[in-house]
Amino acid sequence: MAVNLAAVDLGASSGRVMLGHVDAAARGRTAGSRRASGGAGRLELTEVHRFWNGPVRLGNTLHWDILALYREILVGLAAANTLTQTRGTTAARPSPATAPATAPATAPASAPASAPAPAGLDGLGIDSWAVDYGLLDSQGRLLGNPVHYRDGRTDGVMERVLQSISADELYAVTGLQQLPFNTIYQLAAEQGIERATTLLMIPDLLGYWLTGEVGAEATNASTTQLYDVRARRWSAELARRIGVPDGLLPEIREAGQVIGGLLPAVAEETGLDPATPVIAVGSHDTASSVVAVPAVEGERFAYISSGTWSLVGLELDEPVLTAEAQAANFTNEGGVDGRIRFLRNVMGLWILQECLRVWGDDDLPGLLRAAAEAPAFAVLIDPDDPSFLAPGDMPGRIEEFCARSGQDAPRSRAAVARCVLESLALAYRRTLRLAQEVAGREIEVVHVIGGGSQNELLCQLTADACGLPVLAGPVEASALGNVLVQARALGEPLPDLTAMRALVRATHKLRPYQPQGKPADWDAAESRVFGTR
Ligand code: LFR
Repeated sequence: MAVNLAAVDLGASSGRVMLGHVDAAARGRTAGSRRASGGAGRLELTEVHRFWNGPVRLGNTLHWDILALYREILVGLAAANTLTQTRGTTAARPSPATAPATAPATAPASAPASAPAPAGLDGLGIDSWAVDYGLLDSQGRLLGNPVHYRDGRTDGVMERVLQSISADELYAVTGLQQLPFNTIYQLAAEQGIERATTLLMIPDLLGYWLTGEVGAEATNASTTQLYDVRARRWSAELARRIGVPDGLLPEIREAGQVIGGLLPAVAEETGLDPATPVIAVGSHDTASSVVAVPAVEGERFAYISSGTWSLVGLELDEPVLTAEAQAANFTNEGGVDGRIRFLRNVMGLWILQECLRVWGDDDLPGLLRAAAEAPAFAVLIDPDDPSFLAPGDMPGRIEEFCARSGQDAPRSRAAVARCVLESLALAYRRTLRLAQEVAGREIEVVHVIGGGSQNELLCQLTADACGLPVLAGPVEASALGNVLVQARALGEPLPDLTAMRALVRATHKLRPYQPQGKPADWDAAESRVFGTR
């Protein structure tokens, strides 16, 4: 069996609809087929539609343009469906393991045998960034455009909330790192929440528009700071204490569950079969990307999911809720199959993206080549300084950071890029050391996944700074994790994460980096930015 799946993957700067083709059991089907993969199984992605995403400032508020995203998703789904039909690789719609009884498993028996409808997509799933949400009224109508997590409405809110709910209590229940934009603080800043009857995280909101079904996928719910990480359900107590109306938080659903078929209007607009199942995937993009970490069984690995953010950490079976984990501000976000993503947000390539935007420069490869030649360790910043969070004049903020920390500002764009990348590598080194100490684990390899895995200079600096081998790739980790979870739900033989990761490893080219240079240089650099430890 093989399945054709659409992965809708929304990042903070762009959205994509990818067509995934998964045949985990392609083993042995090589004779006569040029496309077969020689026993490794097949896992292929084709980008069918890419579109811009980003903050839209309206008055003083940064929003997401959610309707534009929805429209682009429909365009992408239609294109993915047409491409599947043209390729004509699917014989019959497989029956999802947990499909609702209403979803027909195959074409109706009465369909004329001579003209079968070309088979389209077998399923689709949506993942996006975390923490943000839309509010619905009692009629299911959206109450205002979702606000962007980088908006200033949460300035000072965390401090206010922590006066009535202690940080210790919040950590004991949710295990979440303190970030000013966590959903709990956004809700505390929300105006008119009493008019809302349902809160839907971004992928759940889009899924609702496609299917009419409401629910809260667990990995994304786990980023709200309203989710009880041990009980794996909403914390009704925390919700009540911040004034969330009863019933606002919908029922939790797990990755792999079928959300529903398509609403008639959606099917009509996209040309998809209304029975096409919308499948809950690890709807937090980082959860989906961790699914696609190409680790081999038993490997002691860390990952850096590298994009706008760098999500740096470990995969664990149980949350670590100790005082040390809290003090180190590590998060215990929910992963697919009940795993824990024990990690910290490092500000990531966002700082460089904003520099390029402000300079009006889109030649990232050229900048990286120049940065590779720029002097090492000239200027260093703490990328997690709060001044780098909001959009704006990032080169200016780097200059301010330098003034505050007694350094000369970088004099060229190449020097700025070198400063950002070395500073990120230092932050990774520090974070991974803390993760090992706090979780009592050792790391033997660092997997860099996501768009940032293409940044050769950053990957090499990461290996050098961490003193560990780095394996870079896959680039489209979140879309791969998205389709793998769908494929399993539709019956592909991918019983667990180990099997999914083996398929990624067998079908994707990865790039190794060995640590080079002098470890003492990184020790000295680290104490310059973070003090001696
Ligand atoms: C990455 C990510 C991070 C989350 C941040 C804000 O795309 O999802 O995991 O902390 O965006 O939602």
